[in-house]
Amino acid sequence: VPMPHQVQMQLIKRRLVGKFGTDRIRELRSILDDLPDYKNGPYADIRKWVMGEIEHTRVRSRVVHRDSLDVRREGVAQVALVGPPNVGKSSLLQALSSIQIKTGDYPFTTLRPVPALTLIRGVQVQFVEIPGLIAGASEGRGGGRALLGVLRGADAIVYCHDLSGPIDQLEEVHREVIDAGIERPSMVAGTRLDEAETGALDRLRAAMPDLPVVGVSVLDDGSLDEFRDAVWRLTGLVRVFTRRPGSMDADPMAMEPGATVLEVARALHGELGAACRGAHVWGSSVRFPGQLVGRDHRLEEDDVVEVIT
Ligand SMILES: Nc1nc2c(ncn2[C@@H]2O[C@H](COP(=O)(O)OP(=O)(O)O)[C@@H](O)[C@H]2O)c(=O)[nH]1
Ligand SMILES: [Mg+2]
Repeated sequence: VPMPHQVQMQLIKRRLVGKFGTDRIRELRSILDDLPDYKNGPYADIRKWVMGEIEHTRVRSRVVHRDSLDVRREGVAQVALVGPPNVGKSSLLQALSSIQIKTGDYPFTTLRPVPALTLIRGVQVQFVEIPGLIAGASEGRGGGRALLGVLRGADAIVYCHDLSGPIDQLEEVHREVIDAGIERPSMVAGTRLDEAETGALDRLRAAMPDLPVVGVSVLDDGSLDEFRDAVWRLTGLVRVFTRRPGSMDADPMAMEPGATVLEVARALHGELGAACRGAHVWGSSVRFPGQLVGRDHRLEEDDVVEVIT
């Protein structure tokens, strides 16, 4: 007697986690071989679904280079969320952004990188959820190499760990990324903080002594704010505000550290860059509010800048 079709479907999806391109097609064929050959009923539907998936994967393999799952960059920085399945990556993505992402109790909810645009300090930062990296990814197993490719393209990495779960899974993912030679500014998010035992966060800090560790719960806005701050520090970017002379409204923008007045003017508008003679600046980079500075003056976090022409 075959197992209930819902269970069968879950097992099938589980077998497909992290499998892309020819890997996925091979697995789908072997799934097809394992299925009972009913002509109708739910099992016939599953068979049809698997065959449709084979066709779909074939088409996609032709379109997408198998080793790249390109995520279109948006915002001032791209931050990858990586970690074992079910640690709350999708939930975090959802809590940080306005878009709706499907989450579930199943580890196979996300099979492909999922990008989401969020606002941190008023500037757009893109998060990308990387589906669970599996052991052996750096050797290209299970389509993992393509996922590592996405990590390689990111500006920073957030390792996600469920504070109630075993730490060795996190260590395995971390090792996988290091073995792939990927070095990015990194931190660890201890997730589901609301459910965690006391001491769980300290144990995580002890296990990952080289990385900043932040506890976060999607149910706690304060912890989400701290998470955003930590991610901002990770990007290494500097926020400055620009304002038209005489206006009250200042717009935030992100710059590389050490950015000058001229670079800010150029980033605002090419012509403004050409016409820029200096700026009035409020903030920590100047000695008094509204100080007149030259084009080469270096700005600091949260400075307000009025470019003069
Ligand atoms: N209590 C609590 N549950 C969470 C939190 N974040 C995620 N979860 C639950 O953890 C499970 C897995 O979350 P999901 O975001 O799908 O994990 P992913 O596989 O890493 O993307 C879901 O049942 C979520 O509701 C949290 O901060 N607090
Ligand atoms: Mg997910």
